[in-house]
Parts: sequence; C-alpha cells; structure tokens
Amino acid sequence: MPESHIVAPRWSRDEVAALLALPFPELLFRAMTVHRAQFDPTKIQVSTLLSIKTGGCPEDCGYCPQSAEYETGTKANKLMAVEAVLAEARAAKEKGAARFCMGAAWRSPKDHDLDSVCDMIAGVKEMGLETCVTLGMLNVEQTGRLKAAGLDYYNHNLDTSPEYYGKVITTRTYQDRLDTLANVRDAGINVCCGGIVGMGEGEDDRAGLIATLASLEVPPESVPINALVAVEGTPLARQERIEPLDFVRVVAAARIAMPKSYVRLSAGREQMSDEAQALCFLAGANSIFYGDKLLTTPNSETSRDEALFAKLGMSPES
Ligand code: SAM
Ligand code: DTB
Ligand code: SF4
Repeated sequence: MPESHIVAPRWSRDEVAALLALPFPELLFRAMTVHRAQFDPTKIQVSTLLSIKTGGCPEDCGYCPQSAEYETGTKANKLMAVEAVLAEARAAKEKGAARFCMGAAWRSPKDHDLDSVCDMIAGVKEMGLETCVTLGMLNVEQTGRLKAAGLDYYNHNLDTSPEYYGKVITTRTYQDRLDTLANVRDAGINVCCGGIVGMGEGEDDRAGLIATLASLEVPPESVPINALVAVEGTPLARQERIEPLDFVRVVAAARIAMPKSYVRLSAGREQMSDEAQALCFLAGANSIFYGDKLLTTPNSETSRDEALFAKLGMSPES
C-alpha cells in the first residue's frame, strides 16, 4: 500500500479479505448493523451523471470506451456549452436528482476549460443541486478554483488495488491518483473515490482496494463501486461479468470498512437483476446513479428504478 497518505492503516488488506470470506449471512448481518447505526436503510442518495466532454482521452485505462487508444465507436466531442449543461441539470432536478455529476474525458483540465467548468458548477449549485465533477488529475491551483466555484464533491477513483492497477492503466500511476485525492481533500472539497470490480482482479485485489480507501487519512465521503461495463473495442471487452453475489460481498465489505461513507452502487446496474440490486441495498449501498445514461453507456432506466424503489418500500433521500 503506498504510504505517503496513509498514517496507520485503519483496515489491513487481510482484515478486509477476512470480511470478504465470511459466510454470506454473517457478512450481510454485519454490514446491515453498521449501515443502520449511521443511516436510514430505506433512503437512497440519487445522483445524475452527464458527460460534458466525451471521448478522445489520451489515457489508456483498459476499461474505458473514451480512451483514444481503442476503437469503441464513441464519438469524441468538445466540451459542452455552459447553457446546454445547465439545461440537463434542470431536467435532472425535475426527475428527482439531488446531485449533478459532470464528467470529462481528460487526463487533467486545461485552464481555459476550467473557466467553463467553474461556470457550470456555479450554475448547477444555484439550482439547489449538489455539484460533483470528475476531470482527471488536479494540481493545488485547480482544486482551489473548483472550491471557489462552489464544488461539493470531486470524483477520482483508485479503481483497483495498487498491485493490479498497472495491469489496467499505464499512463498514470496509483501515486498520481493519491496525490490528486490529497489536493482535493486539502482544498476542503468532499472526496468521491471508489473503484471497479470484475476486471479480472482477485479477491485479494478487491480487499486491497477497500483497505486503501478505508485507510486514507480521511475516508472518502462517497465510495462508488462500479461493476465493469465491458465495452466492445476495449482491452476488457471479453471479460466475464462478476458473479452478482461476489459484487454484493464487495459492497458489504466497503460498508463495514467505511461506516460513515455513502457507498454507491454505480456502473453495471443495468445488467443486474432487481434481486441483486436489492441485496446490494441490504449490504449497505445507499446511493445510485439515476437517469438513463451513465457517461457513454446505458444506465438502468428511471422507470425501472422507480418501480424497484416502490417494490422495496425505499425512496430517494431528499
Ligand atoms: N477522465 C477522468 C478520470 O478518469 O479521472 C474522469 C472520467 S472517468 C470515465 C471516471 C471513472 O469512470 C473511472 O475512474 C472509472 O472508475 C469509471 N469507468 C469508466 N469506464 C468504466 C466502465 N467501462 N465500467 C465501469 N466503470 C467505468
Ligand atoms: C464512477 O465511479 N462511475 C461513473 C462516475 N464515477 C463518473 C462513471 C461510470 C462510467 C461507465 C462507463 C461509461 O458510461 O462510459
Ligand atoms: Fe480517460 Fe478517464 Fe476514460 Fe481513463 S477513465 S481513459 S482518464 S476518460
């Protein structure tokens, strides 16, 4: 585990591995108990995503349809106009989203692009929505500008364990990611940081990811757990989908290791059954992406989510 941002690991990899290996009923009971001590288990935080700058990314993340290295059929676009983004945010608010997350396929933002992103943040905030952006690596000056614009959350994922990371991404290091996370934290912006499972990693890598997240100086306020969406043209296109019950285990372990964080059941919901999603909620997931699209791939449709909430007697957090 990289040491520069970790004083004393709150959770060791072995401890998290032991959680993942618990009998399923024991694991779920522990996760539910931790969840209820901090949250109303019937409430789900809902965020809507918008890709404000799609495709043509210089990074080589092996899972990503937006990397310029892969032929995925994703069309590269320029940064959207501020007004067009605000119109999407208004629509998301009307559909019940509490947070609006804007994503850009950048290695890191350029200064003139950040001007527009800051205008988007200010405009979205004015609507009474929480704001989140994910723009790649940030230096201290950039985090300061985003904070001044009113940014509530910055999403930057560690993606996997430090050991497996190099098998998926070669164009920036794990330490680069930790440095950006430290800059975001130091600027007083809430951290949204999680990872992807189902990329061919082992149980030990899943434990390594959760232990690293839980042992950050301050754990992330929001922890997205994505199931790989295998996209044609990416190196991971042929990756076998993660066994749903194994995914539930990862959610439960994240919940136990980070009791105060929102754990988001993120990408991959479209491919999941209602029953698997319900188990994720029981295991402590209390946030989702709401809306028919993630960044470039389809999300579970809003009408299906509404029906699922109704069946489970659950509702979006207001
Ligand atoms: N370019 C910025 C970056 O990578 O920091 C921000 C956008 S990037 C698309 C945000 C996150 O989406 C990635 O870190 C990754 O965890 C997730 N992601 C991308 N493609 C995915 C896929 N096919 N399946 C699951 N998660 C994915
Ligand atoms: C996160 O952890 N998952 C979201 C969000 N943060 C930006 C992105 C998922 C992207 C899935 C693939 C796509 O739609 O392009
Ligand atoms: Fe670029 Fe982000 Fe996709 Fe990596 S995950 S290729 S940095 S858009």
